[in-house]
Amino acid sequence: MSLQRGAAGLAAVALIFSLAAGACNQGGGSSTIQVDDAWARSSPQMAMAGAVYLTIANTGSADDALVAASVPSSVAATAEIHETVEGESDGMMAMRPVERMVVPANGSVALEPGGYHVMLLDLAAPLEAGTTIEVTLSFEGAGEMVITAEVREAGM
Ligand SMILES: [Cu+2]
Repeated sequence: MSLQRGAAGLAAVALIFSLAAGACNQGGGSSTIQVDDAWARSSPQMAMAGAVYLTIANTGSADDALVAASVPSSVAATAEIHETVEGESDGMMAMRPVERMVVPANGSVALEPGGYHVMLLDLAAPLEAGTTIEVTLSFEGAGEMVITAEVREAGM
């Protein structure tokens, strides 16, 4: 499985990064990336797609980048990192996939409505408020991290 090899590669990179940074944290997982307030909007019955929002903080001294996201197939077939942009010609809001979202050293990036988000494509079932979704985030430096997003009622 190429995914497995990819994960191993990321883990190796993460190891190099933490050695280079002189990290002394034990017990696995990255100490430099923190994810907060992960949530998804509940989806109407007919919706084929959903979005997950969260805030990523990088407490390390080196830039990192979110390079992939995935969810169990029981949630959606595909997850992509998207950016919402205003079309230059028509002013309409559109989304485009992002291959690499930088999380600056000692900084943070918010994935929020109208901006970056983790797009869930081909939902297996509607996202129901009160449930949770496990999202695996892959970082260039910090490797993989599984976070839990809470599904909240659509609307304000
Ligand atoms: Cu999107």
